[in-house]
Amino acid sequence: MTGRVVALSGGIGGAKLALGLSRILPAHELVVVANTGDDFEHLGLAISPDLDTLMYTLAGLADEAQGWGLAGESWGFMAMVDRLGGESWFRLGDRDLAVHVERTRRLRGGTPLSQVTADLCKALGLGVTVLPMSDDPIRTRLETDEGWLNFQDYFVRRHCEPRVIRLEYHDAEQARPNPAILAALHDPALRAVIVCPSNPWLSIAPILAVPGMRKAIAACAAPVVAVSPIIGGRAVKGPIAKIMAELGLVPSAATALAHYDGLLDAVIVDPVDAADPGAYGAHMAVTDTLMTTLAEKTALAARTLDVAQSVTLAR
Ligand code: FO1
Repeated sequence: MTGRVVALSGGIGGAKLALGLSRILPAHELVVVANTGDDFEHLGLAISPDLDTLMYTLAGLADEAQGWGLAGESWGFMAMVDRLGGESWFRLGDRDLAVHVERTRRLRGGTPLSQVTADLCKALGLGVTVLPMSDDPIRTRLETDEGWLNFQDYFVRRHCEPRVIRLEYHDAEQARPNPAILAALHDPALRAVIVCPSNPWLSIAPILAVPGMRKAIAACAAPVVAVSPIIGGRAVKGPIAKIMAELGLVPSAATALAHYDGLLDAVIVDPVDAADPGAYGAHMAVTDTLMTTLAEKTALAARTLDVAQSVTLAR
């Protein structure tokens, strides 16, 4: 089968599957849509963590053990900021810093985030298209038992410790979707929409909150296939299980995927979550979803495309 695949992704977990997809699809057939709800301004710089993680991962430059930033990074800048008594809770490596400086310079010159991202991706040698969900700022904020917190304050500064009461995707209502994403979704030759195993509340919901995005996905010609971000009630990484419990939800693959609320044609869950196929309200496929090695990332990506194809053929 040919036709483009659109993958919706946050940072770490999503980037792993995106890397797997990039290993089996020709570069022009993969479009990765990145969450920008985590973006913020820090030390006067425009930081786009999920765009960075996707760019670095797909370019083979990522610090995979850490899950963010560049491999082989040095930390001279941060050490000096710390020594001067500056804000060192959010760590910018020396080479990573260059990306934020360059992104900020171009944004301030009036270039939209999508174009800046395309330029940075090209400079890093990426063939795959990485698209921010919108050129307009949307900011994920969390109401917690310590009050409202911006995403990175909650995630990095406060180590996800505050209890979450609710989330908002600030300014989403007035944001415009990235037109290149809508064009890809409207393409009659679209092969699949893959919802990567990213956090449904923190990473995928901001993408779906962009006006027109959810509707375009629901109306697209291709099957929508999600990979569960939860294995046996636990997150591979990140605070998803903790947040779900705080929101009064049982942390399970079924509850996490139910957050997509009828958008999915198929779900891919780990064998430990395969007990009750009826629980998913969509076709259920079962396979190992833990991605540690590149072979596991590629195998899960291949399985995801197979599931999409089988849904298409069954239509
Ligand atoms: N995550 C951390 O846990 N600590 C950091 O100091 C940190 C710095 C950082 C710098 C640039 C960047 O692109 C990402 C960075 N991240 C850091 C990752 C990021 O905060 C989160 O992993 C994502 O926002 C969640 O997807």
